[in-house]
Order: sequence, then structure tokens, then C-alpha cells
Amino acid sequence: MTPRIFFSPASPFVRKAMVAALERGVEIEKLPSAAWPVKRDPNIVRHNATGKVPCLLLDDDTPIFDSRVISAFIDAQGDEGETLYPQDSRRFTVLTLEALGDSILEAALLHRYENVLRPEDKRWDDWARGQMEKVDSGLDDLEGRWFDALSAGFHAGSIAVACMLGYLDFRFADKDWRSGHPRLGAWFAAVSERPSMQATFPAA
Ligand SMILES: N[C@@H](CCC(=O)N[C@@H](CS)C(=O)NCC(=O)O)C(=O)O
Repeated sequence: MTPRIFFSPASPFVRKAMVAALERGVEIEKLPSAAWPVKRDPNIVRHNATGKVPCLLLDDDTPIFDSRVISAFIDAQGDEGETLYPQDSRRFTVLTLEALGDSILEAALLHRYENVLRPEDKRWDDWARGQMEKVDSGLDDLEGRWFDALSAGFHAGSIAVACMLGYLDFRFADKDWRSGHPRLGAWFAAVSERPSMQATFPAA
């Protein structure tokens, strides 16, 4: 049976899993979900105690999460294209790049939750600023010392960074991250042409 995924068209972490599946030729069935930190979706919580997406379900309802574990699972199932997790000397670089992309994404998501979810009189500007500083220093590092590893193939680290940049465009449209990061901007424009990226464009 085809694995099922608790899906959200706006979630960059779900997008990571969907891009991985398309790159590796793995079919996944989408299940509706409503992940939200305040009012949690009991259907997800039943399988993933923290209520987050993505969460993949196997035939017997065995859950697999989070996005990194799902990507590794998909990679092991798939036979199209190149592995997303090279086992040679690039292995830990790719894993670290994926962690960096995810970490920037988490900071962006926390910033958005602060501004969208928290009542206005309880918002803490310094905290939101701290999250955005993580995004900015992460982007600087990707533009600098990580760029060669990022742009060598389209692996799990590249997917995480591409989904993170897609999320910045989607939820922080006013943030001009490209002008200070020209190599990253050109790389993102190129990888955005991939069918896997085109097919998973975020939607509200
Ligand atoms: N580390 C997780 C993060 C997943 C995550 O934060 N997902 C968000 C949607 S983009 C979510 O489910 N938020 C609901 C919540 O925080 O309860 C992963 O890589 O899958």
C-alpha cells in the first residue's frame, strides 16, 4: 500500500518530504490535516504525539516523523535519480546542511507564529528579532562557506534549503534576502525549475 502523509500545502517541512518523494519516484497519498500549535489536530496527535506535520503512515499505521526521518525513509524506498543521502565523504556535510536549512526554517516559523498567533499585546519584539537574526546569519553562512556543498547536486541538504527559501518568499514576501545573497538567489532560481519544486509550490 502507498504510504500516507498528513499533508499541508503551506508547510515547508511537508514540502521537503514531497520534493524528496518526487525526486526519488516514491508515491505518497495525501491525508488532510490541520496542524496548529494552539489548537492541535487530534488525528495527527494520535500518530505523532507533538501534533506536527509531516507525519507519514505506513500500511499498518506505523508513524514515521519528522521531515528528516521521512526524507531518509523515502530515499531508501526510491529508485529514481541519485540518492538524497550520499554515503561517501559527503555524508555528514549533507546531513549538516539539512540541519542548517531546517534550523533556519524553524526560526522563520517561530517568528511567524509570534506575529500571527500571539495576541498583539503579548508579543515580544526582541524575541521575534532574535529569530530573524538566526535566519539572517544562516543565510549568510549558506551564501559563504556552505555554498559549494549546497550546490553540488540536489541532495537532502539542498532540498531543505530550497524549501526554506521558498517559505521565506511565501510568508516573508517583503524580506529582500536575495540582494545580500546573490549566489543563493541564482541557485534558488535554478533549482526552482525542477519538476519536484514546481509541483510543490506552497499555497495558503
Ligand atoms: N522538526 C519538524 C518540524 C515540523 C513542524 O514544525 N511543522 C509545523 C508545520 S510547518 C507544524 O506542524 N506546526 C504545528 C505545531 O507546531 O504544533 C520536521 O522537520 O518535520
